[in-house]
Amino acid sequence: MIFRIISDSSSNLLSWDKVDYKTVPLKILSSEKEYIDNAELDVAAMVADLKTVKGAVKTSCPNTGEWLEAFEGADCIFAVTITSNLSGCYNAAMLAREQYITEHPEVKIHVVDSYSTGGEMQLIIEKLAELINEGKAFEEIEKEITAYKDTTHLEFSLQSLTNLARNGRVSPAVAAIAGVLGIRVVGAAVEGTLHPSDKVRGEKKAISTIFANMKKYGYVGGKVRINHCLNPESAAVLKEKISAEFPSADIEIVPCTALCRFYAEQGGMIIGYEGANKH
Ligand code: X90
Repeated sequence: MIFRIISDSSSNLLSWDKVDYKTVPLKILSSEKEYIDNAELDVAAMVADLKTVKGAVKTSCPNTGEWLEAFEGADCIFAVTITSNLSGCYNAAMLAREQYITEHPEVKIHVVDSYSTGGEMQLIIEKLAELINEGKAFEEIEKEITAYKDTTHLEFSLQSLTNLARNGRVSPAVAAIAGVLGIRVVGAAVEGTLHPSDKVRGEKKAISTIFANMKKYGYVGGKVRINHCLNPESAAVLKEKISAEFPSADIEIVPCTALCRFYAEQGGMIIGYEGANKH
């Protein structure tokens, strides 16, 4: 019985050796080039290119064909996607699932809509791996992951929301908040969309606001996965702050790959953490 976890590349976890694991890439498209969010991509070169390119830069999610290919060869599959409220990724995975189980009725596929992205997806993936490695049955894992997902959260800090606004993922009014130099928009993923909660000046204040918000949503020392866009300094400061209060917390810092790098922009941070039950 081969159990497999598949995630789209917005988890920023492109490969992993703890279980049978695959990713399907999102893409960034300029008038000149298509960038595939996989391990071969030079993200810094993409960012440099996009500074000079003319015209709109768009993104696209993996299509059903890419999901179907990733399903090949496994018996029990868990697919984890970026929020269905901001991307077609979940829908494509569900269509692929339907087609695949029609052709392979013995295969089981569960698609998890993370209602989130980045580090929160990583937490869901890690939990799935844990349950698989414990030898749990597919249906039991389905139940447990659905419950776990209610306890994971996402906080973000963004210096610019330009690419999000240009691609219709936040309203121009929300993006305008971040228009001033030195201002960071801090917020959370709420029902699968960006929910700005604070407008703060400077990195230090952004970090303390993120930590305060985490505690507000029930953080008491669980796992934290910090994604950053070329901002390892702030990620490290946040990690230290959390560790000072919760010395045994399991905290990992992971750089953003292409999709999150494009939308969270320079300096952005996306933090997945375990907190209180959302319901
Ligand atoms: O299908 C596509 O083309 C992909 C569209 C993705 C749009 C949203 C990406 C967000 C990236 C921004 C900060 C975290 C916000 C989390 C809210 C759920 C990261």
